[in-house]
Amino acid sequence: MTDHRTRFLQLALRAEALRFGEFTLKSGRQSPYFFNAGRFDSGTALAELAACYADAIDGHGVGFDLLFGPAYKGIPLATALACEYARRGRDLPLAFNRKEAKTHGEGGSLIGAPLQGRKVLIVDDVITAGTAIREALSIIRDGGGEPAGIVIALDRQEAVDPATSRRSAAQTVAADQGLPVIAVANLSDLLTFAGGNAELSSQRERLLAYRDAYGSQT
Ligand code: OMP
Repeated sequence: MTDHRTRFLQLALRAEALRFGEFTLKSGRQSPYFFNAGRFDSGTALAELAACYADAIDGHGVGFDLLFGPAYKGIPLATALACEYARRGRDLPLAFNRKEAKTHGEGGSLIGAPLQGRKVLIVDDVITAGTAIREALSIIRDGGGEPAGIVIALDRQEAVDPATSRRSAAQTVAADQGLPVIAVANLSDLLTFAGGNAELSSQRERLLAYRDAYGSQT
């Protein structure tokens, strides 16, 4: 596993952003694990996380010239990533949205750098069925930006409807939109990581059973 994947999984466990138990997902599925990016709740944790994102993005080589963080969880992630790129010598424009459009002051639902004419990289936390990512793509297109790709911390590698197709939601978004979906780590990485970690090895069977029920083929 590449270094940023291991660093990210170690950080997620330390921050308790990655937890094991019984969780109900947005899709209604009962999952033996949950990723809560809200637990990266200190400057150090966010800075370490942003370095993992930047390594994954740079390893991919996607071209973009603006970072967009969808409300709410994408906002600190994109902001931390913009700071990480500045630290690496690249000053990138940053934008995000608010969920409720503002009717006074500057108005609207977009905040930060204008999207018009920009190649936009969406920075979000996790992909399960791809609903949140599709919403972000619409916001960017409505704002005059051109989506360039999506980066997430964790790809859960789940099929939207396992009975009909075992293609993951990330693969479906990538194919439908013609855009790269870059994950810092995915469920396969978590399984590999769990195999070599004494504390997590007891979780591996439950993760494998969940993947058998809902996982994509990759
Ligand atoms: P999709 O819109 O189905 O891709 O799911 C993404 C959203 O699911 C996230 O923005 C969260 O609201 C939520 N989620 C997590 O935050 N962590 C998980 O591990 C799983 C989910 C989820 O509900 O699927």
